[in-house]
Amino acid sequence: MIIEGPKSNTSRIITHVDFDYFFAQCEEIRRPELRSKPVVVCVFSGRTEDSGVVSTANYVARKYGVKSGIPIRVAKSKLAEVSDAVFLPLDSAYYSQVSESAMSIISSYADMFEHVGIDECYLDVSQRAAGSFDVAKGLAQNIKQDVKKQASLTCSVGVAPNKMLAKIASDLHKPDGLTVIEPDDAARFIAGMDVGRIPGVGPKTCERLGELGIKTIGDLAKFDLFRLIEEFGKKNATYMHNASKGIDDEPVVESGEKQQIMRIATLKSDATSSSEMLGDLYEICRSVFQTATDRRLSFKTVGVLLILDNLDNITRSKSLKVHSTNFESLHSAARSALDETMREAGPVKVRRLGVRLSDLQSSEGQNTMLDFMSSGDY
Ligand code: DGT
Ligand code: CA
Ligand code: CA
Repeated sequence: MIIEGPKSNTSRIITHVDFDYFFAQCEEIRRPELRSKPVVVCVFSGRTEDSGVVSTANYVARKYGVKSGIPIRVAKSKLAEVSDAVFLPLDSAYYSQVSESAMSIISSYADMFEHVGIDECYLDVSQRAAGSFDVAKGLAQNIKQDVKKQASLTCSVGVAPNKMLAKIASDLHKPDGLTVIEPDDAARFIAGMDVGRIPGVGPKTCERLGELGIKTIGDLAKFDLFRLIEEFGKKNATYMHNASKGIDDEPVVESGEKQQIMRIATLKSDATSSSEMLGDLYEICRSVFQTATDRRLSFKTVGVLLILDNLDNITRSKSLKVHSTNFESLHSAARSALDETMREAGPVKVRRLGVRLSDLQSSEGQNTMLDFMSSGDY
């Protein structure tokens, strides 16, 4: 059995998810009758009735030229002929709730999950997809379906070998898009695009690049790095130069409380019962336990992940009563999660098996007696 660790930076698969017209879509979720109407979410400054700017608008309103950042007064004049246009004030607390519930659905699809801002996130799915962009595309389709079904939200997704390309990809076919950029195509794929497509390259940088004769990402890739450094400084120039060639090594960084430890192994042959997987389960548990011990972390949730021969994923987790550093607690929780899953799944063929520890905290100073007593309880 080969236990696969994190992949090197050269063979990653990263997924970027961006919620469509987010604040306006949140308003549509709680008032579905708004869906067919232009919806404009506004930041009212309160100075006069209409002073302030548009935060975002749904795609119906965008057809009339309404977009983020324009004055509310301008948006109203663009929609003057449309009697059913709706202008709403921000409700940030509600948007955060919608965001959190969608993010928690999405995070279950990731080896590593990084929440960025209220409406986007990155997933490292290298292990989960076993290095295959086809599998990663299937996962992305599942994410979209699941978020649609459980949170009534549409999103645009990009799948690529790094964060920079994944973000470019998710932006290409909005709304409700899914775009895959495979490593071999990356440089060619982006060469014809405007340099402004590179995340972080805003209108001002675009203008300065334009003055140097650089319009497309391909122009940037051909431009002399040393001249670029003279213009923009080493850090920015190196970032832009690498980006133009499709290179970006920024890791997906798990945020504190969402940290997890996961290992997935490919079984020697497909398994149809939990008893056939017990040996593998033990070894994978040992492996994640070792990582937790090395990092001095205790765990409270133990999950198993089954990847079937048709590439469907099934996950189930068990919460221990208290944080634990005990191998027996880990192993018996994983074992019972596996038994239950196989019992309920019916006839399935399991190709790959994974164990995930989450709800992690520093184990230094932990009461080992309590831990011993909690062994096996969950
Ligand atoms: P899209 O293009 O379908 O992703 O549309 P949004 O609205 O989701 O756009 P995005 O992803 O750039 O921004 C996410 C949220 O952030 C958006 O729903 C409202 C807010 N936002 C974006 N741009 C602005 C802005 O210029 N001003 C203000 N106040 N809020 C903004
Ligand atoms: Ca968005
Ligand atoms: Ca966004």
